[in-house]
Amino acid sequence: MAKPRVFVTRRIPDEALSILRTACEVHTWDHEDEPVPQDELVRGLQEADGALVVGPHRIDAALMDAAPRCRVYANMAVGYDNIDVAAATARGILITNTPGVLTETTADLAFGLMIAAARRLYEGQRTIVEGRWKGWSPMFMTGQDVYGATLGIVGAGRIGQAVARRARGFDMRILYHNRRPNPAFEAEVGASYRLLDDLLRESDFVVVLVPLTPETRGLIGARELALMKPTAVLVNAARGPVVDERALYEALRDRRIYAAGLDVFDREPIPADHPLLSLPNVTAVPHIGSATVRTRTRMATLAAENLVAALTGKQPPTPVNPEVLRREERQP
Ligand code: 8YV
Repeated sequence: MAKPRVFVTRRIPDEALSILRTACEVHTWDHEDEPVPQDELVRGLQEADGALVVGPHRIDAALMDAAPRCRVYANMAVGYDNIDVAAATARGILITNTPGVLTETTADLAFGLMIAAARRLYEGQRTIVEGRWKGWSPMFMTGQDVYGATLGIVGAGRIGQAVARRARGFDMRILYHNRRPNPAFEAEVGASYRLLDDLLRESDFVVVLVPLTPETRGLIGARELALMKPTAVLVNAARGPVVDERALYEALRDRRIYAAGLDVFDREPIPADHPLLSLPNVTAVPHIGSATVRTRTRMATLAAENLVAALTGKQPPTPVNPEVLRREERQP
């Protein structure tokens, strides 16, 4: 029997390609820095039984309909806001993602952004590099303390909980906001549940880690930013559109909040002349939450394992819409 054919939309680590090749005929868009052009993407998917996908393309209903042979999309990311899952489910198309393997790496970056923004690390480096360091003085480059401060986690899922565990080592008071309280998490790290407005009022650090959904789009806007302390730091390691970028810019410019650490943006790549990047109290990095060699390799291999399992009739480890599989099982 012919092997199933898969299309891989970006260059991925060899370990993951090897897994795919055990059971599939593999076709890849093999350019490190350049995303596959839309017409090549459509062609690749049309000839494939399944695909391993990585942003920036949106996998929407029109694309699925243009490539009816492709029955599985394995997303190399934990977030799947780039895919219309409802449209996939309606068409019996399986979506998988990569939860778990990137939790600690992304939590490291979120915590790093807290420290970098509060202690002005990027501003400090620029001060040195631009020859503006004139010597020590008592209040020179003073920032905000992380140790012992109050941390507010908006979205205490896997990554949010991992940030909380790090915060314990910094003797932080931990608040969180989720759709529902999580007693097991509260018991584990001594966290307290808050309504969003109360969390924003009380926290010295607000770390946003919710998935992007219609409900969370614009969750942190001008009203919410106005509730934060003028000494507070906002970190967004989730998705850009969860925070209203214009409102954030104005709050930072007017020093109504202290600083921000940002890994994600409305538009990625964010244009270099974007107003946010002109502010000294913004620490910005280019969506690198999961970007370590080990973690990106683990993400690619998990995506490959999902794809191979789905195409060879086995249970994929991390499906997003498992109801599609159950439906298939029921069919004679
Ligand atoms: C990915 C991420 O690298 O997993 C996610 O949801 O945000 C990152 O880890 C990125 O989404 C790839 O496009």
